[in-house]
Amino acid sequence: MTARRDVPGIRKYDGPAGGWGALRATAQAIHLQMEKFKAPITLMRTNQPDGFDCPGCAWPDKEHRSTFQFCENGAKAVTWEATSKRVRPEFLAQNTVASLLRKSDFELEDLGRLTHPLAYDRATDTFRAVSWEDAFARIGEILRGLQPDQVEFYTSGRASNEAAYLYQLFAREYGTNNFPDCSNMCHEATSVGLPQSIGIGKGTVSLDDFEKCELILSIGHNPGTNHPRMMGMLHEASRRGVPIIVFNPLRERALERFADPQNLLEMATYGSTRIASTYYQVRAGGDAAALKGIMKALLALEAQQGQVLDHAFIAAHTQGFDALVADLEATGWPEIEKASGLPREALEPVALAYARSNATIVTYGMGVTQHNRGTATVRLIADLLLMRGNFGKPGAGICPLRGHSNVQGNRTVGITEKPSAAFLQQIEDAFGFKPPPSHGHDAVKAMQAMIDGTAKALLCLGGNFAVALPDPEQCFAAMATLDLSVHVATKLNRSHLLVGRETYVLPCLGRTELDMQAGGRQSITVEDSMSMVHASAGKLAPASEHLRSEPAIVAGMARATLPGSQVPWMDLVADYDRIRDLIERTVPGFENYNARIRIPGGFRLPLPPTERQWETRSGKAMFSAGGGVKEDVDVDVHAGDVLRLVTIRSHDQYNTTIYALDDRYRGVFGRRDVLFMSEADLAACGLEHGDLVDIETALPGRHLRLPNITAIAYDIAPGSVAAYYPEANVLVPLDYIDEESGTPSYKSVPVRVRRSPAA
Ligand SMILES: Nc1nc2c(c(=O)[nH]1)N[C@H]1C(S)=C(S)[C@@H](COP(=O)(O)OP(=O)(O)OC[C@H]3O[C@@H](n4cnc5c(=O)[nH]c(N)nc54)[C@H](O)[C@@H]3O)O[C@H]1N2
Ligand SMILES: Nc1nc2c(c(=O)[nH]1)N[C@H]1C(S)=C(S)[C@@H](COP(=O)(O)OP(=O)(O)OC[C@H]3O[C@@H](n4cnc5c(=O)[nH]c(N)nc54)[C@H](O)[C@@H]3O)O[C@H]1N2
Ligand SMILES: [Mo]
Repeated sequence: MTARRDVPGIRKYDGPAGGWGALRATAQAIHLQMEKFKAPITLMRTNQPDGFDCPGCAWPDKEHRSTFQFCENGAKAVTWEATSKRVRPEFLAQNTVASLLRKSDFELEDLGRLTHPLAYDRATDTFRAVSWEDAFARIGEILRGLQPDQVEFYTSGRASNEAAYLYQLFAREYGTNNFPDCSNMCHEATSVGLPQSIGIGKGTVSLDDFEKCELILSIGHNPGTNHPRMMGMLHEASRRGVPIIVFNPLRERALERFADPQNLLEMATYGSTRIASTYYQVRAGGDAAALKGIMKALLALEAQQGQVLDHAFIAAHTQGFDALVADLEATGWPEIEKASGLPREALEPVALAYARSNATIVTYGMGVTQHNRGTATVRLIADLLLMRGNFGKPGAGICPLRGHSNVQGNRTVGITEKPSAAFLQQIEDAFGFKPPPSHGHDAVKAMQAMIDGTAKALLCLGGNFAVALPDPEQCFAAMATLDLSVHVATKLNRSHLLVGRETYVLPCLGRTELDMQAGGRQSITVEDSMSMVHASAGKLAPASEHLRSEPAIVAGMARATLPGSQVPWMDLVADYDRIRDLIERTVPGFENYNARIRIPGGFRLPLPPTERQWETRSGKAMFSAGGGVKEDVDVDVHAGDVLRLVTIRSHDQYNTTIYALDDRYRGVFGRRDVLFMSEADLAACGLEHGDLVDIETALPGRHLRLPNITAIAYDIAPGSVAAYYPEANVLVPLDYIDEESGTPSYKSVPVRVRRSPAA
């Protein structure tokens, strides 16, 4: 290779993930956001038995009482919320919305915490403080003038069970099932695929299983950044000699080498532990093919030596196996190799390792779900596990890595556009009103309804709806056409500034803050990725005396909108135990809810597959069959100059929240305007490391472009390229989705890359 030119901000990162670099980064986050004396106390209270649940990710905590669980990105999430910076009305009076829109996403949130309820004033193009009662009254008045199905109720997965439950109750009594949520952009393929396969749309493993497993397959997720507390588990497993086989187009440092900041020896010696035993740089969108290859090789092993498949399990617990076998036989190795980018000789050893393991866990994330056929691929993962009976035995199961810290809980307590008839009946029995039976809008459909003008109002319980969705050109414009937008939020973001005819921003307490109501200090509850429900209670003084809790804000809007409501909104807010009593009455699995959350660590919701009970229509676990090997629309990558773009998170961001501009483990510093490309693709496009390029979406009839991006050489599967979310959302068409789940295909966009004319 010829010597590479220097590109500003691009340096090789040679260290392991974690280690001293992570400690330094934590200190930096604290220094930038918090007063020094507050920080150690705040961080010590994260994920402690009587402290608050980390707002970072949904990975569970060991017994919920271990000593301070160090996590760099958890620390960033906490300091970002517990910052001493504030956005006050005086500041907003001097800065028009037009001027605020010129700030970056990073600058907007870095202004600090919101302090007052705000209403948009069109005459001055500014946000002005309003009283809570005036805000509620006006919101109620506008909503009463609309048809319920003209209103979209968005939820981002940070809301507590209590807030989410009240929110769905409000919307259903008002009369709609329009519940777009962040899960529609995230693990919807899991929520739709797994119920078909195993009868429930949730993961089946517990932390205990990780201590007993004999093999881990990690597909399409980046835990060093997005689930850092999982690294301790992988680190332990690796030290126990458990093979960890990774499928990821990009080389992610944390999946290669990790130094555990909790491990004194590794820290003292600058040592680290190898994580992946084998790293397969599968093509983006090549996982279905790789999974079929592994299953095909497994069938071949069975034919050779027998005793590979769990025949007893397959016979007693499943249906559809013969069709799966027929499909695998009909799928040829050449198509598997072409679609996955992996040779047969590489996939056969995975089958061998799998055949030898008595307890296997498959972990997966957005690399699987955000494709045109994400649901089908999730089902293939279940198929692979079913072949050797890897459900309902210690050390085995499926582990979707959820996103937001309570995204799973939100779904459990009713945030869904497709509620079951049984749940609606429970609501009717408990509250005496008839909730609407027809299905509502998911995230993409909600935005499409806003674009075509049928939706007139948007309420957002957290999140950054317009920025998280694809195609900002369409989505941003649609926000401005609304009669009403309401955002319950901790910090200012772009969605708030895309004002409609009337817009309200209602500031809420964060997880870290003390929540005092008429009935005293309140705790909320959340459900982690492993179905553990536990309490969380903030302790810090609220960022402003004007903040209200999310349940209180939801109740305030509900009361103002539904004057005849029989729901005792204010009583519920006075004491959240009363909300939990209602959840217990209307949602299965919450028996003795209030008693059980008072036990440290909480309780686990029922997971029938762990008992080998299958709540599918047939009563059996179902193999899926057919579907071919292609996860994405058939654009022949490499024929011509089309590449497959995946959009990813940097190490210094939480979804649309940008903490800072570095992506340390990938060697990117102080910038985000880069396109990761393999050396082979750079050469094939006639480009060099550091060239300025324009990216264009290569789908017929689309004119989506992202100009002036710096192409950089990276160890990524040829044919696949990567850029940061949300900047690259301009390249993703809004209707480019997995038809089964409605999830946008954020990780499968066919693109052309050309040298910028500007260069
Ligand atoms: N610090 C931090 N924590 C977070 C978040 C955050 O933004 N910051 N976000 C939270 C949320 S909402 C979520 S959903 C999760 C997201 O957690 P992840 O699922 O880890 O999300 P991503 O960063 O989008 O990237 C996933 C990985 O998939 C790989 N990948 C891309 N395409 C493919 C493919 O086709 N096949 C395979 N095998 N791999 C592929 C990418 O290279 C990347 O390593 O994290 C949660 N936790
Ligand atoms: N291209 C591309 N797009 C993607 C993805 C991708 O991988 N690629 N990933 C998708 C995924 S997995 C997800 S989950 C979505 C995320 O979509 P969202 O959940 O909508 O987005 P966030 O960026 O997590 O929301 C951040 C905002 O939440 C508010 N907030 C923070 N804490 C609280 C709180 O405690 N209460 C309230 N009420 N508000 C709070 C703050 O105002 C902050 O600005 O994005 C999706 N978009
Ligand atoms: Mo997510």
